[in-house]
Amino acid sequence: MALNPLSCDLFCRVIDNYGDIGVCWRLAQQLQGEYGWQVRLWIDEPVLLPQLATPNPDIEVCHWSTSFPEVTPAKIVIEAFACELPDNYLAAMAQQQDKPLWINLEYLCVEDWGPSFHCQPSPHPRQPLTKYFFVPGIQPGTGGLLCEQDLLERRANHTHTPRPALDVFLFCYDNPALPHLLTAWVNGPQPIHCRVAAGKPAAQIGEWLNMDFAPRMHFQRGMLSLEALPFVPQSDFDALLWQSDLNFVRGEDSFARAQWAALPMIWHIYPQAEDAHHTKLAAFQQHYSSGLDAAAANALTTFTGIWNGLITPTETNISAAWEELNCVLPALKTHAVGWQKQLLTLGNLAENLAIFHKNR
Ligand code: TRH
Repeated sequence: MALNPLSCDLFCRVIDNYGDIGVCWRLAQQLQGEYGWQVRLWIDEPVLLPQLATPNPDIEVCHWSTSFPEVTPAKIVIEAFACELPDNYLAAMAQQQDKPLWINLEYLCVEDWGPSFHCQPSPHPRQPLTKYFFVPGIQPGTGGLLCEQDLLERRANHTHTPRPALDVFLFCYDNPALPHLLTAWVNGPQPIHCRVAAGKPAAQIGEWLNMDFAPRMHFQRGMLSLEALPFVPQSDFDALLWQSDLNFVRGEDSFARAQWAALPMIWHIYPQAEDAHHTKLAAFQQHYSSGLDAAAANALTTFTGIWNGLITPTETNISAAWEELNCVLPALKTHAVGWQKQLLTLGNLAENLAIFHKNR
């Protein structure tokens, strides 16, 4: 059967957590829904998908098993996060008269090398094929961030339900700073309502509470009220962020969504070998702090440093850092709106991919 001219095979290997599949699913949906691409998503762990998303009949999800079937390659082949295409698929790509556009979708890059790497060709050493690097980023000259066409409109129409407390959403990895922060919140002067994401954050809070902190449970201690959230479908994830005064996010996808939410945020970066993530974090802080007043930039940098273990967390330093951060939340809120506007000028990842394909 002849494939549609805009057929796309998107390959995804799940390393851990939900980030890899989360990004690929968003991209697949957007390429199909907004650009009419006929997307086939090849994933090595498809069992994770139903937790994240309701099936989309217009996206074919295929199990990427060890023995890969002989299939006709699509016109556009996206290899997410250098996941390495199956040998027989690569050979089939090389045999096509009209060679597919082969994209390696990189992890989000916030470092200065992003723009110079973006769209660079990499010829295959043995096959008559060229792979292009596509680099999501926050700087001009990168591929931008994933953002659906209607996201900002949905965000604007969201009805915010104010609480008589500072509303915080918590999504992080296991974090030695968290128990100290919880103690600071318990003993602080201000009521705080913390909505805790399912998974690692709820488990760590359960340890702190010394009980199973199961979805929908509430717990009050001092000035802190804790609420355990169920795992929500990805399509409902943004609304969790929009409801907040402050978002704690992690990894890649929730981090990007928090930037589109245009609210104060703290990033728990995905830890990498030999602390490579420290450089990445510093690069982001430098970009993000541009235009922020010094007090707000310092408070954000100090808190983020402790949160990510660049500074060893203690009860004393986290409580002081929290106090300073809390004072600058209004400035961070204003700044987040400007940052979102700046990101918009980059276009969005799916759109930039479609343009790259068109101009090729
Ligand atoms: O899950 P993560 O830690 O993913 C990470 C990062 O992508 C990292 O860069 C990568 O190297 C590593 O995986 C392998 O965090 P992230 O990127 O924020 O992805 C979480 C996804 O889960 C995001 O799409 C939102 C989604 N989610 C829901 O849909 N519902 C929920 O209730 C929660 C808590 C998350």
